[in-house]
Amino acid sequence: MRKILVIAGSDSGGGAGIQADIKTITTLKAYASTAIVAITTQNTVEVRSVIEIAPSIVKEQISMILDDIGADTIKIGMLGSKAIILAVKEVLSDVQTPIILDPVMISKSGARLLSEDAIDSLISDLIPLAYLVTPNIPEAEAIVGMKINHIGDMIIAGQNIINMGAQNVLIKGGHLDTDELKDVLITKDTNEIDIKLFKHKKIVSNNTHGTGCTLASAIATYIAKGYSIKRSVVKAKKYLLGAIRKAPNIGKGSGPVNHVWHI
Ligand code: PXL
Repeated sequence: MRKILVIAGSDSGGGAGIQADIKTITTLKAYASTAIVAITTQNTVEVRSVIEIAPSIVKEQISMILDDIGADTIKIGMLGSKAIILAVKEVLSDVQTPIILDPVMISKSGARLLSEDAIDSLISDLIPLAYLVTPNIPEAEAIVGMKINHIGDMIIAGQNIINMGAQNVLIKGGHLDTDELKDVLITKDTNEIDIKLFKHKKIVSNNTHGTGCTLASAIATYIAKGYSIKRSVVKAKKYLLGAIRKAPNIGKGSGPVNHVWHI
């Protein structure tokens, strides 16, 4: 059984964060271990409180897992603060396992999940360790410091993130106001840069809480199973789109997706 280590925050509502990660990885038939960086009190409507775990305990969770269970891929979601980013960097800097970094910044309900002063550290300390970075448009804008209005901007931003040291970048286009959703995958093999677009009709839905976490965890699972990065993105998108379409309509706010729609 392939193993994925998830480093992320807990969403008490169960739709995003560690809960989405464990559900995704488990239903895709792999083994999830976790290093929890924060506990959020939230439901589908709002995030009320965020309490961070001590950086030394975040580090220890990771090293306990890697020293015994091991991991085929590592998926990183919410990090919260610069202190946690530095702790994660310290324990992962010599690890060869592919790292899928979802640069979570703001929840669907608008709460900050990464402090503003931590963005520079995310760029200089973690992006260079990443096999794949998966920002949405607002996250890519914050990382690169440019406004993204169309597909051309997404490609420029993605190349910028490669220049920061990431091996591959998937910029998710769901925030652009278009009927057709376009995601851009930029891959770098030795020095060859390749750009691939994934296009489909946008699903209009109220149930998109945790979609970023779910997609990144599905990609991390497929990469752990040995699929190429492109095949992993195609398969993960198929899983996520089904999960959005079959959403259970839970809660009064932005509802969760259905992680078990395929079984
Ligand atoms: O979807 C981003 C995200 C990640 N991690 C946690 C979250 C959320 C969104 O609410 O709560 C813990």
